[in-house]
Amino acid sequence: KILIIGAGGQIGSELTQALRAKYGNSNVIASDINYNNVALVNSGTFEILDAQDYNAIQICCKKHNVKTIYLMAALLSATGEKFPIKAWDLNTESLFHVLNLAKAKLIDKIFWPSSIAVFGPTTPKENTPQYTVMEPSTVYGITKQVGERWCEYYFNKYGVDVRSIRYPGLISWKTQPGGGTTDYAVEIYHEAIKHKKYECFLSEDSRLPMLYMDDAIKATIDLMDADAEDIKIRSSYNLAGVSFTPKEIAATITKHIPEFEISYNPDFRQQIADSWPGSINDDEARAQWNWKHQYDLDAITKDMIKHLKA
Ligand code: VAH
Repeated sequence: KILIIGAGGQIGSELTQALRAKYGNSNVIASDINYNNVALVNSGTFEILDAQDYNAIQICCKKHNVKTIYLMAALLSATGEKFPIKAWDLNTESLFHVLNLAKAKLIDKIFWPSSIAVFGPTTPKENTPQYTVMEPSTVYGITKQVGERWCEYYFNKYGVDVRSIRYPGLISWKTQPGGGTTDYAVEIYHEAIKHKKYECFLSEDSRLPMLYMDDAIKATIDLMDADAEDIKIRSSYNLAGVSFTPKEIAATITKHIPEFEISYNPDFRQQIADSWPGSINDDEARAQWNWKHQYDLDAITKDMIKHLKA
């Protein structure tokens, strides 16, 4: 059976749906720290589970005969800057618990998300390579960098089959994201449809790597389905989709909503965005488990507006 920890979140909720469609509803257990995502709670087996509680995770795995865990619980970049110790504790303790369950042979396989947030101001900004300088300047980025090192260590030292992707900013319509710096690229669609205007918390030329959620979910499942010997990287894979600025995404929205207006009022999230790459090189993912993104920016805007207008 599969357990998703943090199933109520932006990625977790879509991952749960996709995994249930692929493996059958009864083989996928969703869990989160609260019942907030009511649709998720009512969509199949659901458990309240604290990602920082090793015993609770162990009991849940034994109760449901869980062999694969997707650990999707974390505090993201913006929230992490407001609550640094909470972000450090949650993001790192949860990973250690899951890695140790695999080391103890209670579970066989782990997915753990990293992020382009592992890169920092000294990282080459364009076409950022898989192997490069990384001095993350956010707590969230630090937790992802240290998490990648531990994933690789547990694979090399204990043979733990942990797999990871450095997600870019993710865009989806099913679940509102929470606490990310890239979330402007989701909010903008909701605001454009509701109010035909949006005040962006990043400057107009802030270029960031982004990926549509459908592509991100496909990549995640493809990576977990790949043969272990095809996976040469056990820290975390770079993954690229589209890179764009707030000005560019606004222009694609205006094609659908001519009267849409964007204004800019950068806040504390601007320096987080400025510390991240503008574009990512994902040659290794493409070569090792034939990753390829489908959605370009126009396709993303078309799909987002279609679903949000409905
Ligand atoms: C964030 N959406 O903004 C997340 C992600 C690369 C960005 O890690 O914090």
